[in-house]
Amino acid sequence: AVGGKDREVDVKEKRQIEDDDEVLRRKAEEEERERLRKQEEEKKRLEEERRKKEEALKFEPEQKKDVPDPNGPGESGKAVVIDKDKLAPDERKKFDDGWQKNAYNQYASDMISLHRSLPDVRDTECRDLKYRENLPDTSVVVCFHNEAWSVLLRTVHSILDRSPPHLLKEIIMVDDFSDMDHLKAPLEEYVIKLKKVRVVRTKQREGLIRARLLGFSAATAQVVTFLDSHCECTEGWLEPLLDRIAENKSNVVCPVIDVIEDETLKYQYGSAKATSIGGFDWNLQFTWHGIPEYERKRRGNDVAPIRSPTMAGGLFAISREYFEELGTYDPGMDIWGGENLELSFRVWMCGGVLEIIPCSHVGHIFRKRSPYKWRTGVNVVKKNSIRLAEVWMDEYRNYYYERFNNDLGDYGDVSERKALRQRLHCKDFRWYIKNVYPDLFVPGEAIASGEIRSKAKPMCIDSPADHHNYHKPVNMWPCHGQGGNQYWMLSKSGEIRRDDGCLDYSGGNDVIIYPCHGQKGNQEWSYREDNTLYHVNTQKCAEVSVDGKTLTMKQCTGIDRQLWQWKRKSPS
Ligand code: LR7
Ligand code: MN
Repeated sequence: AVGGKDREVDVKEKRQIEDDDEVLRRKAEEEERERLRKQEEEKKRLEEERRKKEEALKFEPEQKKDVPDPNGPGESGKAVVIDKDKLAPDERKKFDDGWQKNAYNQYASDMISLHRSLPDVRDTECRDLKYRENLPDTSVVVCFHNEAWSVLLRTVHSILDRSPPHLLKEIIMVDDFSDMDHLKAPLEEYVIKLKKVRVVRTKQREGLIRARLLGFSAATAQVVTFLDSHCECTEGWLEPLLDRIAENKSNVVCPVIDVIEDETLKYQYGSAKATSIGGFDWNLQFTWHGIPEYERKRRGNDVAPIRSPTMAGGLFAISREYFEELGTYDPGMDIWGGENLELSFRVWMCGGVLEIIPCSHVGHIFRKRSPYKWRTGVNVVKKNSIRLAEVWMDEYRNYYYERFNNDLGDYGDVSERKALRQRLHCKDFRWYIKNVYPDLFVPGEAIASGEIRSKAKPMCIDSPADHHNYHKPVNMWPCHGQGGNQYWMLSKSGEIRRDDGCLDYSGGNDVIIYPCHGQKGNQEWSYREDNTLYHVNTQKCAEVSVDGKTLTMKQCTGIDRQLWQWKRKSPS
């Protein structure tokens, strides 16, 4: 019986095993069917994709007919060098007028093909990157107020020539009430031949912020890409941007912005490994910075997207849906300025991510002055900046307001923007600084601030610490008690600074102003118990000359010309 029972168990077990086998087999079959179905689907999708691409290509305008001479002026992004003194008088006049109207060398630009070639500026690692097959498409919005024909149309053609047709749905050119004749009927007639390009016009001068809003309202693609009207897109610029947005629609992405020289239209570029990220100073001006160490570590690889606290403003792509959700732009901002920081703060504080994409490069003509008229009688940049400070910066706005003694003037109504911040449940500005921009110097954290007065003379350390004065020696000047060029702050890490300028000493006699780099080195100072200003790296002390007029660095002796008094010192 024992044996019989065993057999019975055996049979049961066997049946069980057979049942299990059956289940497994069926499952395997099912899986195989599913796999084939998916394969088939993928094949269909790729086929459809390919068909769409071909279709799009078929209908591209014959824009590439005008194939430029490979040795023509400016080809491969080369410089066009013109000796203006050798130009005939009428040509010379054109040359001068071009500069005057545009603040770049229009004469040189006019010599260059609208389809000029550019070098492949991408780092080699970029070529191995794969992007999604089914990327979202984009509308490119280009706003302009008076732009030279060749520069504007080269912007447009560089977009058409270097974007995969199926990803570029349309280009929306927004004319912000230009008065140059070529931007009227001639532009209309020209773009009508470029199937994807449309011109919309503002009814009065609105400024770039409301002009972009008009362009945005006309856009229909999944992603909106904004570009300035004097740009050139390089090969492969678009895919990496769209890919990041496909990854997550709250990624807001900027290309690396290369420099197109204003004099020669030379396309300048370097490795994206050395690219800069965006910041700001307490004057609410946009600033560039190196990639911080913590961000290098986080990314792990040199061509991965770089998180940036702010964007320059002109060149970026954003999901159309997300831009809408996020409250587009503040329509109360005029002409120019502020909107870039406003959007940057908003993206980060309200749950998005702002990135620079190293494998996407777009060139931009950087100008030394603004060629067009601004609103008279109003400081629009200040007004725009106050609007953003009021809404987004909490108590930190006071560091900005101190710059003009809290004289805010009329900045309009920001209640709707404040309501937007409420509605989106955004984080506060302290969170932003701590988590997104920890390298920002916060004046309230200064160990000492105000004038630095010599104890031996009635003289103070004096320098305009702005970028026009970088590399210039710092001098002594009679103390005036007005702050201004005598206002300094000693940071926790030992910098003596104002905004982005730091006292910097690298040997010799002079102390100079240099952009703060946060690496200590030549910028590390210590205000010691004995009231000397000690330079850590060289172990020298700041000393005022016998005549009181110059600041020099000397061996520390503790004589009274080496003793200093800061206006304010925080209790340590
Ligand atoms: O009233 C105006 N209406 C316009 O349509 C004034 C300007 N514009 C257009 C103009 O034709 C141009 O295409 O707006 C664009 C930007 O104006 P620019 O090129 O005269 O100024 P900019 O290059 O110094 O502008 C930078 O900062 C601006 C702040 O409001 C905007 O964010 C710009 O887009 C931004 N440009 C860039 O980010 C490119 C990189 C430069 C840097 C840093
Ligand atoms: Mn610009």
